[in-house]
Amino acid sequence: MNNLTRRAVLVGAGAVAAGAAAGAIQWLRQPEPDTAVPVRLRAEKSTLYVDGRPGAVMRLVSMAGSLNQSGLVMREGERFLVELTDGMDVPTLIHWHGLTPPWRQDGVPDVSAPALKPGKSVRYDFTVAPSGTHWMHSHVGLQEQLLLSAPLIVRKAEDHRADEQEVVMMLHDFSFTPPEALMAKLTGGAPMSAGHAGHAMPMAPAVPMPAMKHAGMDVNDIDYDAYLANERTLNDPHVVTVEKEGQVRLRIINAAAATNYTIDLGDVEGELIAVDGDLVQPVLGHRFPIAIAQRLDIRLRIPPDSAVPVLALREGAAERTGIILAPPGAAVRKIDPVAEDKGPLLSLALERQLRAVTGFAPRAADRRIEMDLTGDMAAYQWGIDLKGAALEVKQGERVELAMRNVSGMTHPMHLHGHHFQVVEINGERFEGARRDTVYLPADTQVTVAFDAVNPGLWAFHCHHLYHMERGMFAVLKYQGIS
Ligand SMILES: [Cu+2]
Repeated sequence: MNNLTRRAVLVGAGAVAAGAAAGAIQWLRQPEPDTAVPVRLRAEKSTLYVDGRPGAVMRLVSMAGSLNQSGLVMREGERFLVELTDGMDVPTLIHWHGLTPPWRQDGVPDVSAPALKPGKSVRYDFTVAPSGTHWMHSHVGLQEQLLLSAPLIVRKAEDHRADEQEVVMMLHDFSFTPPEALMAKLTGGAPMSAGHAGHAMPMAPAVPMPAMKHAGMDVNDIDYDAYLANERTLNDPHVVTVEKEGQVRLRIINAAAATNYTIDLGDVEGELIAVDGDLVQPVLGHRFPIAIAQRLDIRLRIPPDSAVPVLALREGAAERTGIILAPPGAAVRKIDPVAEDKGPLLSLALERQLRAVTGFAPRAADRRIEMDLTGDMAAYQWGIDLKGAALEVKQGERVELAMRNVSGMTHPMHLHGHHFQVVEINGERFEGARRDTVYLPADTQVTVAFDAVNPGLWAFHCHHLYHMERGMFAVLKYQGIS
């Protein structure tokens, strides 16, 4: 990594300016030694007790202990000065989901940088942006399934001034079965297409199949042993003490590997103010869908003397998880982790309503790249079929990615290094939310637009971990970079 830090560059520039003002010839000073202390993160193997039973997990740990619940909290515009150490016996690498760093620091093995070897460290140094509710997670193999992820909250100055309590809720899906065995069940034992540290580069594009769903087929690929909110189940939930009648800003992250949820606030009305960290025109409601990898910021007011369960309902199934917001003295009632009714199927109804607070300046697209999201459920093979086009852009262009889901399953599609704007659903144009992960139900078409202002090689993939590993992964390339 470049040792010449941003501060050293500024120091150097100051020296030149001072010299010029004095009219004297002056040698550039050596950059001052960089005394800023990085935040040290360590990936470790660990044990998590889920309803009293030990399960193998991986964790991100700092000097302050496990980060899996608290995460990192940063200020927009400050230095992202982080040293990551692999404290495990397998390679790893962490992606800063939601941030837009220089591409070499994006944490995707074989795209931005090689995976980190056991015992080795790597330093990151870039400017923290944009603000919002983000997260960080392993991008190596199936490690994300082992909970190698943590919140990454970036506050704006006005967030600090707001008279409200921030509460982070991180959702996971958890199995006592090793992820490789879960994958083997899905593929019928077929070997992984790329394996270990790498990503499955799309193999021969899977033949687009007609919708594979048939009667009785579940919307979920995997039945998990537990659904977690802040690493706990509803048998022993995370109870957060909140102020009586206080205002709360929920920062909800769906860090599950393969599970979509609907947030359910019960009788309390919430105000959705941001998706994937990007502000939207507020939308009032009691239930809000959150696909894999997406984030929701929801503001709510605690009623007098009663606790507020914030539940996450598993899509198309009766399981649920959640946390409890409880003012002092309020009774906390037990909530069954299995509901009587199934959680709703996710749709694009809310997405159609969302409008960014700050959208892109109106401009015709310079480039539109069309693609089909394909799948073969029987072979468990997934793909992004560009139909001969290159996933390549030129710096400065307004780019549109027009996706058509012909696969029969749903896909949360994530572009690294950029936040895009949703501009089209099923042929209807509008200026929707800005975000970094958009959900595509089966048989839908969604177009997103972005400005190509962050040159590099960028992962573009389905965030369903098992779909990604089985081929639904591509690399967006800026011309002139390889
Ligand atoms: Cu997918």
